[in-house]
Amino acid sequence: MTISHERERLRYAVIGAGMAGLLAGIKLKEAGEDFTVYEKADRLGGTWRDNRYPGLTCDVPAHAYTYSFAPHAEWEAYYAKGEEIRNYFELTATKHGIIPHIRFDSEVVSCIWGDDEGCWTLGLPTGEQVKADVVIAASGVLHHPRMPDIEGIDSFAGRIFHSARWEDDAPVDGVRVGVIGNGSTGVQIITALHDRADNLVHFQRSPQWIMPVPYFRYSEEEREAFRRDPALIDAIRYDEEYWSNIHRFTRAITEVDGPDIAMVEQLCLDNLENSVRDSELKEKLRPDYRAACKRLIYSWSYYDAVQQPNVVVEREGIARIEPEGVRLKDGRLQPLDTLVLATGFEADRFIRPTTVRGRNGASLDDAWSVRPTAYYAISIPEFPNFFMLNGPTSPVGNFSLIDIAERQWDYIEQLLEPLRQNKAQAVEAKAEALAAYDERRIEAARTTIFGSGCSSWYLDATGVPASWPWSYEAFADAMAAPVMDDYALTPALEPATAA
Ligand code: NA7
Repeated sequence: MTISHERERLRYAVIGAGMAGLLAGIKLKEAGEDFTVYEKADRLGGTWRDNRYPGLTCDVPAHAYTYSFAPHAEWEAYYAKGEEIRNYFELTATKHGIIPHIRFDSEVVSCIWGDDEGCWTLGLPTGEQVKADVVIAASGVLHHPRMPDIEGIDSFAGRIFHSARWEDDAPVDGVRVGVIGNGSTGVQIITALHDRADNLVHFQRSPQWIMPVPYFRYSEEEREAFRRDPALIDAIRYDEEYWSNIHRFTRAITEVDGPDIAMVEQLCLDNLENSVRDSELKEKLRPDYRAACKRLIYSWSYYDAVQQPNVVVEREGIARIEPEGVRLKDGRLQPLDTLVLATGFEADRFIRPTTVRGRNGASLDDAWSVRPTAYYAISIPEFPNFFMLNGPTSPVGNFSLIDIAERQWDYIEQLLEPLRQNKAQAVEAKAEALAAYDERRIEAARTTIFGSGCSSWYLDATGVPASWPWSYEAFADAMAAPVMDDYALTPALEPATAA
């Protein structure tokens, strides 16, 4: 008798139940695969679970920030609030039957490839070990808060916390609130708190360019129309002008002397010149680097907020934090009751601190000792059947990361084909393919607007922009079909036979 040639079903482990992990779960469920999503927290939602600060809003239009297969009619406004997005992910995960596949409170602390077994062993904090043939690392990009190294930070007598660890019972109404940091987060918090706090101080180490964007609320009649006719949602999601703006934006990033970046710069400059009345404040808010070098901030109300009489923009450097407030380098004290650290994230962590070891014990920390990288942001040599969503070198910018993750998933599915058909036991990028990709990528990245002379979380530890440095079209083309010659396939085991 011959035992079936069909291999047993692959076992998939998805790490993270945020936007990308849920996407993987939904797609694996549709394909009838055997999978588990491991989530360290007790709730899904990733960045939209962690961040709960007042004013949290996604700067991608709401209808464009959904899965393509799960349009949503209920958005309150053109840009969605964080809570609405969190609810959307819960609703979508429930609708697609993913919740029973998620193991909450289950941080994956190690991920070890067994050369003999030809599969991964995942370790959980309880000591439990689980096997998986394929690992999908969907652990997010901005999830490790970066705490500022400011003298005296532990001495503050009021409430102090990072923006991604918002403390709901911390006083903000009618008290003195300080916000350190003016990335998208700090700007949104100031915008939300100016009419709640008694005094609001925005500590800015470097000012930011602000791109003016429209904002409007959808009426109940409009939502009803979206419910009745999903084509109306598509009309927004696939709107020609929206997409031509995305293409223009990626051209602006990559062609630093081109007309598109000139237009972005002019829009930001006009916004500053025309919106800020006081000339001293205007100069405080004027950046000395090019627009879009740091991630561009989209706001329809920040300049209004900072012109309110109870709001102060503080450009003087911080000397230290004292029990009463923030002491500035010129000796002044800004007395505060609550201090928010909107100081960003450690953007180079990705799946770490999880211990990841591939073939022959290869360590991910060693592979990433210079910078985190992956072939086309997906696969790393020596780490077989280990695929990343929104991994290192993935595009980041002012567009939907859901769309990016969906395209990456389509690419990963093509890599999975030989495994699913039992033509290979494992697939991973070839070392020479990654080296050539990185060489081209780094050369291109140096000349993008991100590398034009500012500090930002877009730069890796060596100062090279870490993101996809080419156009959106180039990304879409690359994701449409992997170059299979750039991948090493481990032959499938010979089918067992028995008499
Ligand atoms: P960002 O964009 O990394 O911004 C962090 C801000 O914090 C930025 O203004 C920094 O100033 C400031 N910062 C960081 N450390 C310090 C210290 N030690 N002292 C003073 N100021 C400091 O983080 P966000 O959370 O706003 O946004 C992250 C992304 O989330 C955003 O781009 C969206 O994609 C969503 P700097 O500019 O370095 O002078």
